[in-house]
Amino acid sequence: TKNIKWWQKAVVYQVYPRSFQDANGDGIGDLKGIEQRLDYIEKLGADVIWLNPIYASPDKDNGYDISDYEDINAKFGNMADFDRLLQKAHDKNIKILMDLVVNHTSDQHQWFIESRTSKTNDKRDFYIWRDPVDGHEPNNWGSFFSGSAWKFDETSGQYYLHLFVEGQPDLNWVNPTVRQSVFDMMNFWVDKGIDGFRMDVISLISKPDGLPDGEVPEGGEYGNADKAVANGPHVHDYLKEMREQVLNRADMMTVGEASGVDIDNAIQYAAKDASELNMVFQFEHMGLDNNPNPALGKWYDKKVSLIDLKQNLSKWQNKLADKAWNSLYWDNHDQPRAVSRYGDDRPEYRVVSAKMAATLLHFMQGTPYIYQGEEIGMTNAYNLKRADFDDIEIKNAFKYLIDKDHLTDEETMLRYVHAKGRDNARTPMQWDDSQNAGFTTGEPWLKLNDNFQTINAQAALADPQSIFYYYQKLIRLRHELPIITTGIYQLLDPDDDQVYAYRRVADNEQLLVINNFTDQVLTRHYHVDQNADMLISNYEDDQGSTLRPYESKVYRF
Ligand code: ISL
Ligand code: CA
Repeated sequence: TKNIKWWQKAVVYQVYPRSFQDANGDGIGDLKGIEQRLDYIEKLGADVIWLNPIYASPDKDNGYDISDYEDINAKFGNMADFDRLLQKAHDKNIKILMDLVVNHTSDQHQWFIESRTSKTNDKRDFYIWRDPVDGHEPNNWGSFFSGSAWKFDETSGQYYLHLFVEGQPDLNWVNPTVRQSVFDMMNFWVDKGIDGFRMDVISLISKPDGLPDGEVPEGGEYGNADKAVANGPHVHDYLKEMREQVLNRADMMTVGEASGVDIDNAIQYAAKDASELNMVFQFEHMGLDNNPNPALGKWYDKKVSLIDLKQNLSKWQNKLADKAWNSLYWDNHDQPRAVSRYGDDRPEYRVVSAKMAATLLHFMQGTPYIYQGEEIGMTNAYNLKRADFDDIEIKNAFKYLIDKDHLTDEETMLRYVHAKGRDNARTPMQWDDSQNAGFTTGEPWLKLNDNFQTINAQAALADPQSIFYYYQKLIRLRHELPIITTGIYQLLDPDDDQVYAYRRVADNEQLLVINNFTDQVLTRHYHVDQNADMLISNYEDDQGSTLRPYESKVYRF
């Protein structure tokens, strides 16, 4: 318990403002809406709220394309609304983590508007401009959201780099003025009293020297930019500089979103000496259920193998244990719903399997993140059809992978989108069974999941056995029992492809965490001490070696 930092015992609740609560009836969630729902988050017991981007933005990628870092998106309110939300959250001892998107800006940001005017503009070097090579793109990189990562600009006859959509030009971090401008902007928020940053694709800010081609996956058209760019030559220097200039000015929490990061790199980013960040979001477990055809990438609908999942999560638990710190997550605004992906969203299993998935994750070492709606077991949105989707990644996937490249048929793709698409997580929060689930009195910006009459917060709060109260208990246990923060992790039976069991071990105490990952009744024998307490379970009684469908139980002895 010595030297434990506040963020090592904290549980984070992620709010996607656009879809959380609309206070003014325009169909879009807003800051006032979040303020109205602070009591709910307080009741759950979360310590920190991570807010997805709320800055001024033309919303080409739902706020991840920022046109002014020091202003609030008018759809969400204004700076006074933000200041009041921060104050109200702090009054409840809830901290606020801001999204920091500085790998790229919007093409409507003043810096880019100036940069694109001419080759000699003094903001030219704020972005990554290159001459054509043989009349083509400077290299073969593909954008994360399909198509080339380069856009030709008529005005100067050069291309600019955008690893994401065209409206998200990449900043040139080699330029010290860029870095200083970013640090100044961060200090503006630190001075307001925010409690930390979630750093968007921070592993991509340092591009490799010479911008070499990426590997082209079989059947693919473009080189893999993620692999070529992730963990570039200067990323650790830049983060150390950021630590000195910004992060050390307050007791803040930092989590770097780090696609393409492996264990060794994570240990550097999140090292115990706190020279860079506190932790990263790693993506390895998110890729275990990718399509076997690399050209289709994440688009697939098969469940992850439990053996692969165990191997991967255990590797992260063990290898980071003394050296760094883990984040723990099943989902976020970019991922499908946890219960649909790791549990079983059929009505008879939804509640029990959502609790199982939660148990599996929340007894591990690290800082857990709960994505809005996860705590009531919201499911993927199977009722959305191609025309209903808003997400640029989904739209581009249909446009490029289906209409253009015919990598599979449209019906199969829709199945993949229902399994993996980002809009599964972005449908409005389901508060009650009234019109539009209590999210808005207007026309919601994205269609609701049509199951809101059964799955909603009001129903969950009225039922003592609900997923909500189970999460509340998981959070309370983490606050009360130091072993959950500090105990040593030991995986049991790595070759069992149906049950995920592990121990957490401290000096005079241990936890035994048992999770039936299937809808089958199974028999398993574990060593349980005579005097063991049942800490938490998703069934009312204990049947010893018999494990019912999706049964979870945690013994303490
Ligand atoms: O969403 C993904 C896969 O479906 C990821 O590849 C994602 O693009 C990647 O993790 C980066 O995500 C972050 O930056 C993006 C933004 O669209 C995401 O919402 C954000 O979380 C660009 O800013
Ligand atoms: Ca609104």
